[in-house]
Amino acid sequence: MSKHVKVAVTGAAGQIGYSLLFRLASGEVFGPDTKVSLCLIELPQAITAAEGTAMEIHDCGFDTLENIDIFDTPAKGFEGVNWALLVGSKPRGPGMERADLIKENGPIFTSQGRALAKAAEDVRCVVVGNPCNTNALIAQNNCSDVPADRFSAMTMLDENRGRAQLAQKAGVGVGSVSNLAIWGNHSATMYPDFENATIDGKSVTDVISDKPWLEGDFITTVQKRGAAIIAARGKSSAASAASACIDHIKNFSKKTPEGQFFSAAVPSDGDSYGIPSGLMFSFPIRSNGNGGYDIVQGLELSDFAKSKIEVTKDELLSEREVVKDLLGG
Ligand code: NAX
Repeated sequence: MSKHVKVAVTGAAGQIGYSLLFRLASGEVFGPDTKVSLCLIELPQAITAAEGTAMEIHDCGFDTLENIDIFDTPAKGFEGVNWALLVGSKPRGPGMERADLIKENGPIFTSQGRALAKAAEDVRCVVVGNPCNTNALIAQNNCSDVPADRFSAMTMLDENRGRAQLAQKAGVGVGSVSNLAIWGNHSATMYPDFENATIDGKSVTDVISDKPWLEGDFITTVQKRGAAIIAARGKSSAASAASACIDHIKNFSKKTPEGQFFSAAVPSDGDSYGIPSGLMFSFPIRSNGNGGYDIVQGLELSDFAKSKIEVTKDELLSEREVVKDLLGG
């Protein structure tokens, strides 16, 4: 055991935390030779529940687990961390509009962004708590000590959901489906780009001839999957969200195989696909395996795709307008 990684998770006592923490500790993500220290961050009223989760993680007997610390403030919880997973946020209450939720959650991410100044030099911050793109934008704008490209928001669950739908429709295993870019916001406006995706190396549109389904039900199923799961399960997606977060960390940690890409929301460089600079926008991404990444350039976008991307871009611009007072740094 020579390596060591320190990972902070906010909202550690929540549903996603309960599925995520065990996998982080197990060696699955950082490898069998890396010791993992976990920093569980929760609200004061959920500290006891976080302690219960920590007891269970210890009881798994993972060789790779070094220690678990529990904090009720990010100022201490982010000290020296290599990964900060910002999962905790307030759920949307009855009758609450999306803009109200954005305003309610914004202040959480200003203080967490500032606290990241205490993190390790190589820290990477992943925002899962919704509305995750705009929360990531707030955290990034409140942390001048960490380069902007270390912040991302998770759209991997949307990619995985879309790949599963395409695989089922084509009658193949999900591993056959590659390069499904999610564009834009993790919300009902996201655009799952089937036109650039492949099934066993062939264009999706060559394998699935049902264009009305691709342009209709496929897109809306992916966009509304979260609501469908709440309707069926009575609770929001948790294990699949945690699994996507694991995929997200792995994707950014290893070199992306030649010819492939994955989806994540990152700060727009202003030169890609007409998306304004700084907007936390989901793009197709390739990681270099050394902490850096590129937005994949040169994908062809049809007029249909461009019109969908315009809608999600406009939504993110209006969300940015709602939180503009929180972006001062
Ligand atoms: P839970 O309500 O089960 O857990 C949230 C936890 O966060 C609670 O334990 C709460 O005490 C804690 N918390 C709240 N404010 C906090 C703060 N300021 N500091 C530390 N902890 C805090 O929600 P869960 O199902 O775990 O979902 C967590 C977030 O993920 C939600 O915002 C949810 O909307 C979002 N999701 C994002 C997804 C994505 O793809 N980006 C998909 C799944 C999920 O919907």
